Amino acid sequence: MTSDRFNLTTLVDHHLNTGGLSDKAALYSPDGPVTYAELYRSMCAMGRALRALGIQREQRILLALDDTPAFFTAFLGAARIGAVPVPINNQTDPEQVRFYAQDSYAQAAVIDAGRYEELAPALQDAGVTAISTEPAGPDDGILNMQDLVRAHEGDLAAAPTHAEDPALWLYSSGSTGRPKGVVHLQRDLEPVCQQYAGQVLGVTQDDVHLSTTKLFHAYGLGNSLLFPLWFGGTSVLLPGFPAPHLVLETIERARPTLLFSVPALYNAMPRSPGARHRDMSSIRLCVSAAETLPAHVWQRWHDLYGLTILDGVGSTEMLHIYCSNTERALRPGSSGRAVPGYQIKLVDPDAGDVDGAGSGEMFVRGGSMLAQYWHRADQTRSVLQGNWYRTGDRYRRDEDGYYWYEGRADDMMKVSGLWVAPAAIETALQQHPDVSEAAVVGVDTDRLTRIKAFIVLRDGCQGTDALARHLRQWCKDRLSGHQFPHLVEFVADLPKTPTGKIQRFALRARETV
Ligand code: 3SK
Repeated sequence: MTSDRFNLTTLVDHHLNTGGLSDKAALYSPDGPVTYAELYRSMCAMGRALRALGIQREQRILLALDDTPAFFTAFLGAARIGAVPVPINNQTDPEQVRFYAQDSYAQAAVIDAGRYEELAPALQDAGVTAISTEPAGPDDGILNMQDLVRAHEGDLAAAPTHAEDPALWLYSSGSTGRPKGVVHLQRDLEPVCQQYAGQVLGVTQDDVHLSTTKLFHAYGLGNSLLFPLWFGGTSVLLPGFPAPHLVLETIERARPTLLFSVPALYNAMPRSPGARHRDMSSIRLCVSAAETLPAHVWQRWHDLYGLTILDGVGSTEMLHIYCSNTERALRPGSSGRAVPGYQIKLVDPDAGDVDGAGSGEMFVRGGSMLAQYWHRADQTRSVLQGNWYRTGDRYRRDEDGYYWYEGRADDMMKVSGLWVAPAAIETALQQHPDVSEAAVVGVDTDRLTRIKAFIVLRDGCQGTDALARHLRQWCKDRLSGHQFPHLVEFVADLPKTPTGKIQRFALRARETV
């Protein structure tokens, strides 16, 4: 970035004025394509409408929106005037929405029409202007984006925001505690687009992006909005729940070149009916994040479709992926190596910085690091140490510099004086033919830490005592002596974040009730 001014919406102007992309589809949605020229017009109109409603620079606008063109209009319209879009999960309940509104001091919120009735009262109580995406009926008096955009057509120059002005906030639920507003600046966008998307994925204007993770999440926002917008590509939007068969159908219909998903779906898609015969020939590369992709899931996907998945590690705080496998440097089961432009170090709680191969907590630095957690000065200070971000994840670095996930630093268990990482036991359990998913936590029984495995079985398998005993032995046969679950509970599902990260803290909390 050469100038001290940057407004992310000028990417759209660039594609129209310099790139000649007016008629190119910026988006494909079930309602049809949206061209770059149409995107420009709706973005400007929404910016003008927000100004007419009195919204000013730096003021926050909540977006409770599914993956639809309305998300792009609202996000870019807000950013156009230097306001700050704050995407939140569109399934959020009214109480939680009230929290977001009060915490962020949002002036306005744009809400999917289907959720307006439920959410608008909580927002209006908090003094927020609630805007629905569409009218519910003729002359219903509901402020809605469709009418606003129609009434405010016209060009609008981008607010000349500083590169260090806030560009967007994302609420991070993290693995514990109340969500924290993660503040990202305009300048944070370039490193994730140029260094990760550009250098690791080789993204170009010809790419068509499909992400199963939604736009309200940092992973989905990069995949479906920031990267295609940066390079002038096309984003395929998949509203609603990304059921495995729906994702496969969308791939056949929309022919993406890049598929961004999560381990649970890479595991489930090949098992959905007819998966073997799906046409995946448009895809040049797949990406996985949010949880470590087990090597056997990588292998099955590769065997079935001949496609490579690049597993990587990212976070809301770093805006996107900062450690990744690449096509040329790939070890299935690992999280790869630092993305160009990012540095990673491992810190051992007792011995300090780890040199060469070894294990420790991962710290990362790079240009996309959060500016702060809003209203959480102490937590900001605790994660931002100098110019390093403390991830809270424990990794092992091998001799060749690849990182292997060992668990959250605070998920580590000390059993009989030895540290045990949940990831090793979970990986062993997941390789058992009867096991669909597994999560391992330490629980205190009689003041001793015991290892407990929560296991979701594959359809048709029975959770018997004999199977529990067999699974304990299965781990003993594959891992070192102390790495096996003392206790096994078969469960119907595991508590997860919206991207599919297992919430081990919720499993631990269940044990202490
Ligand atoms: O949830 C994650 O791990 C993640 C991955 C990529 C980008 C952003 C995030 C939050």
